[in-house]
Amino acid sequence: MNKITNHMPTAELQALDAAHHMHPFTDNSALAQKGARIMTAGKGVWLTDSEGHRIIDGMAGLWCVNIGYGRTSMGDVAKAQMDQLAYYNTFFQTSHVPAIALAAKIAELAPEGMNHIFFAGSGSEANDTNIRMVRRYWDIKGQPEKRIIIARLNGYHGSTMGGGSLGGMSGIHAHGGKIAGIVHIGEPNWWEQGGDMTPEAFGLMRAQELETMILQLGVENVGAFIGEPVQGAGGVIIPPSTYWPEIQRIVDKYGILLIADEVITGFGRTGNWFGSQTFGIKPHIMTIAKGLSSGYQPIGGSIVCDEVAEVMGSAGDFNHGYTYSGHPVAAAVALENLRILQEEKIIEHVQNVANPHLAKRWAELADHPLVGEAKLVGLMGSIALTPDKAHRAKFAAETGTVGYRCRERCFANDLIMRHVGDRMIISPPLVITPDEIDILVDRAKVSLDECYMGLKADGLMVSRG
Ligand code: PXG
Repeated sequence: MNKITNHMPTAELQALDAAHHMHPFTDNSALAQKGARIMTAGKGVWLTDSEGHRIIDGMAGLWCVNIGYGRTSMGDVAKAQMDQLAYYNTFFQTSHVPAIALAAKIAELAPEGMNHIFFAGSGSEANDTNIRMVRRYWDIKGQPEKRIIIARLNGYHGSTMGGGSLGGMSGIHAHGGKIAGIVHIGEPNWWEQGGDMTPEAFGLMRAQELETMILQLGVENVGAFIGEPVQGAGGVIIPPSTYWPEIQRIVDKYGILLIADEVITGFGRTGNWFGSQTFGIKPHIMTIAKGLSSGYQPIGGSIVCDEVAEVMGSAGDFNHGYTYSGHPVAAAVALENLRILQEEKIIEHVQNVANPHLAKRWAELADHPLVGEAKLVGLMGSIALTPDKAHRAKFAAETGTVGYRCRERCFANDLIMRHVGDRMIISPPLVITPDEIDILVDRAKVSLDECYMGLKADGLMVSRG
């Protein structure tokens, strides 16, 4: 048996972690100095760390633990499937019950006309599938030059070469480069970039960048547009109401494929099964992962509309797939997750209970002297920190300095609330109760107060010139 256990002293675990474990998206030498916070258990919306603190998880792990931690039926299903058939592939004219059942279930939940699922192990992998599927689709249709995919600055679509290239984050492109044939347009981030425009006018303008880009590239060269219904990792940027209808108009007009990256927004996060339903988007392909299994097993995929699936099936093999496409244990666990979401009416809980209560409490934060706007859709929310609300000003300090300080106060107060630049974001498990929402918001307020006092003491409540 493993000798490294929960019972080891935190410092020893941290030392081993620092010696051997390379963390993703992390300055590993800085972390080695400080020591990682080590999580040991989870139940509902609560985490326990190696020091015995009970932490309220405002991020559902990494936007994924929709049904909450500690659901024992998930483990029961995993064990039963491992005992029955731990692994088999779906490549060479074989299939198995969990992949069949999960694909059928997803098709039942997905919007009309989206009845086909290509499985992957993660959201990044699924987006790599999407790039290849879009290009193969246009090849088969006799338009092989339609290879370019238009995406958005500050979008996030994963960190494989394909996913990282679709994403519009320069820091990711800087580490390893970007594949050819992907271009980016602006993001619908009114708070930071809207200037004197109304949010509605700004949303329209940003959507129209898609049309400008299509015309500039030539529609004969453009295969698809990809966007997250709500940008998640980019800071929970909820687009103005005008944005998606205009994107849809443009996509329809030019006949390019629309990919909705639902990795975060899928499976209840915005109060419907998919963010596309919340925002009235009609995609050809949806990327899914995270909430598909609530993070209990790694699994992702692409939900593909009938027309694209028909074309893909009309010309022999699609030379693409992963060893773990439709992995039976992951698929069985995802199926159990969907059963729980459905039978416990968790999406109805988001709509009727959790969102209304959080909306009320979250809006209170806009009154805090450090907070500009407080936004929420379903159970994904953000607040913009600012030294001057009236002017939506940025801090003079380097972007992220204040956000990081606020995050540190949250962490110290046993609340997980992330920062993206100087925005604070939440995405709690969908099962969160009104009482737990009160605890979350109360801890956020205390943390904001502490952060504000610290900023004043350090002379950081200063606008950028
Ligand atoms: N698309 C979207 C919209 C995502 O949010 C991915 C694709 C990639 O999924 P995988 O399973 O390959 O990670 C994601 C993932 C953050 C953060 O800092 C967000 C994600 C991943 C890691 C960090 O908010 N989202």
